[in-house]
Amino acid sequence: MSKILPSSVSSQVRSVSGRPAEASTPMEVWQGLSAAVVDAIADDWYATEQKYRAGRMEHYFSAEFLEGRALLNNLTNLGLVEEATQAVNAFGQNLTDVLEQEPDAALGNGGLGRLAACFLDSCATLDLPVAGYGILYRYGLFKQLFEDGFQTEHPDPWMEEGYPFVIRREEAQRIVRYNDLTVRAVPHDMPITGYGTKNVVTLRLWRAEPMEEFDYDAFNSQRFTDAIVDRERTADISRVLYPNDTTYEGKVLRVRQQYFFCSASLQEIVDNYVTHHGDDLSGFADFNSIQLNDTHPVLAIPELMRLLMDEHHLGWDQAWGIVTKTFAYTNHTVLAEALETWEMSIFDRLFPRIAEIVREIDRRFRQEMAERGLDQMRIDYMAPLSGDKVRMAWIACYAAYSINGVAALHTEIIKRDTLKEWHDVWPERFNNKTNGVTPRRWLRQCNPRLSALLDEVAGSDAWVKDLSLLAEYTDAADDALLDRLAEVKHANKVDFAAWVAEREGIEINPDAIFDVQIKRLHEYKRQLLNAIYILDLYFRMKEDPSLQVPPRVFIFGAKAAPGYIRAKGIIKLINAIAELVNNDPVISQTLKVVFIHNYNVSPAEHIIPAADVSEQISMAGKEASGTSNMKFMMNGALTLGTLDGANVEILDAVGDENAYIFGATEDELPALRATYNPRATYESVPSLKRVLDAFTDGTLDDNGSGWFADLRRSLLGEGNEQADVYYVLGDFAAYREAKDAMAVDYADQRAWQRKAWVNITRSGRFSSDRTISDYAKVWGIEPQPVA
Ligand code: 26Q
Repeated sequence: MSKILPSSVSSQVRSVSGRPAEASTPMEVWQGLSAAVVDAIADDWYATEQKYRAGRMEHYFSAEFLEGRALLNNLTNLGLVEEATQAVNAFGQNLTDVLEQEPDAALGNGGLGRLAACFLDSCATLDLPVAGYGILYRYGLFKQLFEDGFQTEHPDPWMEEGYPFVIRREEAQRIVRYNDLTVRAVPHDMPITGYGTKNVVTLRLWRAEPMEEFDYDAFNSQRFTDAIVDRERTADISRVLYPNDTTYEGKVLRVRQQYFFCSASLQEIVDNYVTHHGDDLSGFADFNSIQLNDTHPVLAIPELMRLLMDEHHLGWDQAWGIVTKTFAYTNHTVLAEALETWEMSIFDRLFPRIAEIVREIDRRFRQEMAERGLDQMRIDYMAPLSGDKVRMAWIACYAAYSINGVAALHTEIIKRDTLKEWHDVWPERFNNKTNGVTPRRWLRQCNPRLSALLDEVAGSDAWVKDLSLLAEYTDAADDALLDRLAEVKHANKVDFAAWVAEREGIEINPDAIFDVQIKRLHEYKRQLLNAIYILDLYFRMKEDPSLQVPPRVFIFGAKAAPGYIRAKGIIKLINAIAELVNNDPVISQTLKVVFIHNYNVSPAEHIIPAADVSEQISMAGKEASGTSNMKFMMNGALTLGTLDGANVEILDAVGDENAYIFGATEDELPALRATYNPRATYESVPSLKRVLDAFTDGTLDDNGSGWFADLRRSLLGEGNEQADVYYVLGDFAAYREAKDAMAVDYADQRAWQRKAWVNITRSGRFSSDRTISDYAKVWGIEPQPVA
């Protein structure tokens, strides 16, 4: 493997700063060191690119790639951490400070975007011929601040100061045409290195730019403002990541974004095919497959039809034959409100040819289903067009050769409910691909202490590329090893406490239980259930000062979509509870509540290695998978959760005695709901009334917003609104019991560490390497190591 030399680092730093390395700022050192890393991988990256483009490739289309920071990840993968440390030390700086200069590339909302990033890491590590395609958003997911406990949103211009890990490829630009606008799509490539391999995968992110620097006609005819406005309309396309991760919004700009990256990417893939195999496109699907990360890139389906028919002169049947061998579709949600449906009038206005193709897909679909003997009601339900609406998931199901869910339970639910009608027609298309996370970033890199211990126990670092190897050592947990494990966790907690003190200004006790819930804020994820538990515990301690409560720190991290008022109300509520608890001179000796602001990938890397308890408490059936649960497990935190998403499989892997599972199950819920009366629950479950009344009786202050009253109403109901849709009160008693028991169990540290060890060593199934190896079979690709 190529190695960077300390001299090359210092010269890179000098060319960034125009000063001696010793006199450069940490930011300049970050820039220079990053440039040196790109230099070190350049030849291998090029060789990988050449090799992959000549053979069969998988193309991963995603509107989001939540990469986080790149420098330490690359140094870790390339085995250059030690060398970089020395190089940086040689000019009087330390690597930790330098790494903290790097902005997060937050080009994603949450799980779906981070999954795409973990997948590319695994593809690189496994030498698989894959490329990622997305959008180079100028502004990533908004930055979150708290003002009086309220979330405020601020822009995140993440690459404004320069970002060495994206390389502009001027020569590979394409043109994307809308009815009212023609733009240039300029690719910006990010190298994705693998662990202990020369292969480097490409993440190609497109940026929208005006056709000409200036519209001289417009200038010359005195229409100066028109010229500027048009430039801005173009730049708008890749300006910002939409921060909505559930409720669907039919914004014209969003559909422009989707078409933009789909069209540019497909043009490139088709051109590449022609370069290597000539202009007879009939073999296209033998060399190319495209994975659609949810419905966001589904416009690629009609766009590939357009390219094959209009630019390469194939007939409909031949083109459709290719398309239906090219695309595979991943579903990430069962929430009806998240399914994308666009108004046909938008398609007509932006791209009439695509609209025409969609109408023809609809017409042929209806004909085909009638021939199969489906009744008219079912055909109308499944057809891509319904009135003036286009249903993107239905187009995906019709065209895809493979349709998958993201955890075993989720796949069963989509087969049974969400996509039932499709499963009835094409059961063979359906398959499960349980999500995974990369053990490079989420263990090797973020938890060096535990990594060192695992290296020692396993005798090498082979587990980093094959996490299932750890299963051999489940029984190796003697007292000496468990003591070491306890030391590792404690040291991580001490580090984390210092990080929290510095970042949030809150002192926390490293001997307390660190109980963590980090994920997007959504009612179905039930952060509110966690908040209710904390407030109840506070009242219990107030009521009986002699109550023995193990010290706990409740840690939250979550962003709410800017327009999702109820989610913002829950953030404000948790911050108000934190105020109450943290400022109580007695209670705060035992309990602390910390809401980490601006939760993102890099904070997660600090939080997860220090966690004792991982909260995954969604209402059963609603969380498609969850992926932070897997990261926690790898780092020795125990799951406190419902039988939902991937929790089911985590429980399977570790056994009942090594996880804390509570609450109504997905198959129990319909019957429970039928007779569920949240008001009666509020009256009858001991102390629940006291907690909910505290929302509005002056105990907690919502600064006159009325948001806490709204939250209380959402649970108890009023008027026509359905009460407690996510069964928060229904599951409260079971949750309290499980969580109390867990805290008691923590006191037996030896037994606790044993459970943690089982979680770590049984996490192999949740490596994204396993997930990607499963996808690779669907994709029909094999490892292609570069020599
Ligand atoms: C759709 C239309 C318009 C604007 C935005 C969107 C949009 C954007 C992002 C819709 C959904 C998302 C993200 C969804 C997501 O992150 N889902 C999560 O995916 C994870 C990976 O599979 C799962 O583990 C989680 O359970 C699931 O919630």
